[in-house]
Amino acid sequence: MNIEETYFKKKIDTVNILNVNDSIKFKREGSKCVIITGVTGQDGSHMVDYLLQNTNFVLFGCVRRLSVYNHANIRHINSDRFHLINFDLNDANNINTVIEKIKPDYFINFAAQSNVACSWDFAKITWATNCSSVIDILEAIKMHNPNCRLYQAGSSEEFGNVSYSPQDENHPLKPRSPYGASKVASRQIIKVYRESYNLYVIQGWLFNHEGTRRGEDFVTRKITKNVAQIYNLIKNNIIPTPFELGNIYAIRDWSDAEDFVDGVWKMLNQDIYNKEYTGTPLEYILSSNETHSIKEFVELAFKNIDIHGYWKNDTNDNINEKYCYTNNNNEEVVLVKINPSFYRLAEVDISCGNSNKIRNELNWVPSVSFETLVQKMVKNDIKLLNNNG
Ligand code: NDP
Ligand code: GDR
Repeated sequence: MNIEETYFKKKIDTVNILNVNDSIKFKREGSKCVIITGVTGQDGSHMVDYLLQNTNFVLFGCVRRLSVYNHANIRHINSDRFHLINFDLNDANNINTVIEKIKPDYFINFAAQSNVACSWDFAKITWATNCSSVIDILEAIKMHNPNCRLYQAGSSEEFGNVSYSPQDENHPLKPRSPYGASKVASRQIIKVYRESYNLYVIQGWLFNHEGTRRGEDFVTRKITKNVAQIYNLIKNNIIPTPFELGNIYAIRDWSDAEDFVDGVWKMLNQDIYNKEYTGTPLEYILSSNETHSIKEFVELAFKNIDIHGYWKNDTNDNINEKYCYTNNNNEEVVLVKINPSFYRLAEVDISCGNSNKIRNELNWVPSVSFETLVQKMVKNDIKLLNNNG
């Protein structure tokens, strides 16, 4: 049986991953092709959905080899235009071969060590994955495929210890974590390659964006997953044990991930979306232009299960702050408490974006409000919990 037969016998079988030599058989004459890294994660999986819906391009989704696959975010995909390939950002030869053989029209790099808190524990792997690998991608594009357009995922974490709010594209880069530093460095090397070799290679700044595919170790999903569990317990008259958070005073600018993949695609096609396009691609900010604290996120998530709680603090010390509610038996139940081990070595206290430039120049319009985002995440976690028994 040849590879084509095994591959198309069933809906995408996510353990059936192609090596690069087999993958080139799926390129189509006259059809553009896109490589997307990080497709098992949040943004990469949404980008695949977006491009299957909005283009007729052939898509190669990059996955790294794991002992136990984590393909929940792409298992729904059923298309003969989407293929998985073996890929690891920490293997320069692999990056080079993939770009040399496939010669994509676009390379969208969403893969990363994306967890800020963990980046202090894994500073070197964070640097290698988020920054050194970008040099390998740039070199391969320069050498084999200079017309390929590269999008590299930059972050509001690059602004770090902010000088002013909201942050716009001119804000200085002042990272506070190894993660933030790695994204600043990749931005600088991309700029050098863009200017030296006249490549369409850019790194937009993405402020926080969330959704039903968000990793469970990020604060929003951690909250909505715990709220869903508490909902089930209370429904069954069981008193829940509180879950723990770190710095609830941090302020973030949260958007919906599905809105952002549209913005990224517009940044990659500025000649189509901007009538005034000068021939030099620009790097834009994507953000909601609105801020909320972690505390507000907690309150809103609980409101979605009809719990209207209150914050309580007996000692005026942040560490003893709790979120409580009074149940039908008039008992005070603690739902959230603080665990200082979730505090960071250095915190970005406030992150607040100004995405007016992309709204004006590329006509990017986000569609999901903060309230709708929280509601959809809580609903989804309740559904997932109940489907899994
Ligand atoms: P996720 O953490 O959900 O996904 C990260 C992806 O990268 C996963 O698919 C992961 O694969 C993959 N990956 C990690 N290491 C490697 C490696 N060595 N080789 C190949 N693949 C690897 O991130 P998001 O989707 O949330 O974010 C996408 C990008 O945008 C990241 O670069 C992130 O830093 C950046 N960003 C995200 C923001 C957000 O709010 N979501 C905001 C600003 C920037 P695996 O499943 O195998 O672990
Ligand atoms: P962030 O997201 O660091 O902004 O990075 P995260 O959800 O991890 O933290 C947001 C804020 O919440 C505070 N916090 C907690 N965070 C986590 N993870 N767990 C907790 O229990 C907790 N309690 C409070 C944090 O201190 C922080 O202030 C995300 C990632 O997607 C990056 O890849 C991306 O670049 C940035 O957003 C923009």
